[in-house]
Amino acid sequence: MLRIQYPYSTCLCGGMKCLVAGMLCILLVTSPQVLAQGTDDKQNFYIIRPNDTESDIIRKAANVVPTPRQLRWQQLELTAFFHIGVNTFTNREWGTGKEDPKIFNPSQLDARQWVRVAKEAGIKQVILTAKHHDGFCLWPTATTEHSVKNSPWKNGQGDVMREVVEACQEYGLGVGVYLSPWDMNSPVYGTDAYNDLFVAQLTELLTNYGQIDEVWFDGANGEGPNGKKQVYDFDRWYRHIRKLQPTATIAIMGPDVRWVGTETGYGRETEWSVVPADNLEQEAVAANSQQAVAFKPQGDMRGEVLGSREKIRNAKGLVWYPAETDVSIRPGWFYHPGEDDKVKSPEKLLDIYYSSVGRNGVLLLNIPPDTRGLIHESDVKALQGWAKLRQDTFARNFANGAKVKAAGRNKHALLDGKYDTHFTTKSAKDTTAIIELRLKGEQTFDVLMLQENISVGQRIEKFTFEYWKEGQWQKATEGTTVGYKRLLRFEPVTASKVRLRIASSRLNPTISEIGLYKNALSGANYSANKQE
Ligand code: FUL
Repeated sequence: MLRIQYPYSTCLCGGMKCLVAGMLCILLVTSPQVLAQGTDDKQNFYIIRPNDTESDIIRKAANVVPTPRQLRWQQLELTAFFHIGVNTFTNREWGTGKEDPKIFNPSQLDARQWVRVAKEAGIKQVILTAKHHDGFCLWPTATTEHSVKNSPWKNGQGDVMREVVEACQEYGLGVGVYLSPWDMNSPVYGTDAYNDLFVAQLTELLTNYGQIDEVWFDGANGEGPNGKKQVYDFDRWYRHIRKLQPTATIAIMGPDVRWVGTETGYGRETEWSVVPADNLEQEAVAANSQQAVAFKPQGDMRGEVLGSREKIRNAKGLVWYPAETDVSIRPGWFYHPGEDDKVKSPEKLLDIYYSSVGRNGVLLLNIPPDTRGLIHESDVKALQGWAKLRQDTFARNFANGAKVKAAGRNKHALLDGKYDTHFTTKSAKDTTAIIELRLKGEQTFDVLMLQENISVGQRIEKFTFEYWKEGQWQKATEGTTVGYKRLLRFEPVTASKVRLRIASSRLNPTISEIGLYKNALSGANYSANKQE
């Protein structure tokens, strides 16, 4: 693998140009010529050059990999939002910015309960709405009077951010912050001073609370109190976050994580984490960090399929930009008493799990605390039921102990329970594979789980899963992309021999883990791969 250590002399071009713009070195050593010589250089992005052939482009796509922060984030699988603020007390979804801070008065706020409930549901990281569009801050900021310090809660001495961070530290969860760029309260919104104020708010949140793992920006850009709209200085904010919390992922309006495109909880059947980016030009990249993109990739991020061969053929650049699927456990993002009986059922949440985590995404499930400052009993019950359904389904892998027959390397990795070891074909040219499993006797199952080792890239484009019955192979299910995790449901199958046929891959395919499970919900309406 050819990797340059900027600014050291392994750089092929050397000289002042590299010292000034280190990124250019990386661009040069990963030119198509180098790739054509068989170098498998892994990068977080690739520029597509005018003379790149179609196979150069495919090979580049197969070698785009997540940054360590993106890989960590993907492996969380389940994350949560806590939407709480003045809207919780006005029973609204969006505030006005004119709320009196005195209305924020939860009677029993207990962030430990929120985090415990999340943890018991299998959630690995939570994000607090430190500031929503109304501008009310849940921490005692020095940047505005519109905050908890002017509320009666804990006599103005409280700090919701601190309580959430401490609970996460106690329970071992990651913690993130939602800071709304849109601020209906700030008098300077709509002027340059607002970008400074926003940086000051980020500084408080990212320096006073220890490690922060995610910063979540939405794109809402409405009017402030003086009727003006703000031009957000996102690039400055990204640089600031990278400096203060270099391991934090910046999501949605950010360089690390992309919005899946709906708020239903349902991702795409074909979900590429490698997508075209139109703004990956040399100058833009050179002006940013050296190895990872530090600006928001631009392009069609809402289409039906984003990273297919057809889509990447005319791309200017390719970048690792994975999908986050956000959805609320209730119809609204904030708590409303009228929605206590509209909390999503465990069965619905399971369907969402299959359709988000099981489609190469990370689920961001919103669980809004109520006016007491507690996760409501209805939500707790739904989350417990959901966790139990997942435990019952995934407790036993019917592929365990199977004898594996496959032409390739590292067959034992398929069932070793370790994500970072993988099976692969003998050479980069082998882009198809057949993996046969002789199970420990006859088994009945109706869920297939596949994982690619994305730390070497996302490559699989088409696969079929078959079982041996009455002297021939029969199809149980099929799919396109795999990515970090693919879950597919099908009609229950009883068999002692199965096989995975990888029909198409961008380079030698990898499989880290394979699983066969029996859905705890069989017989219910959720046994198919449904869209909402
Ligand atoms: C959106 C906001 O407008 C909603 O209120 C909510 O916070 C959602 C997660 O992001 O853009």
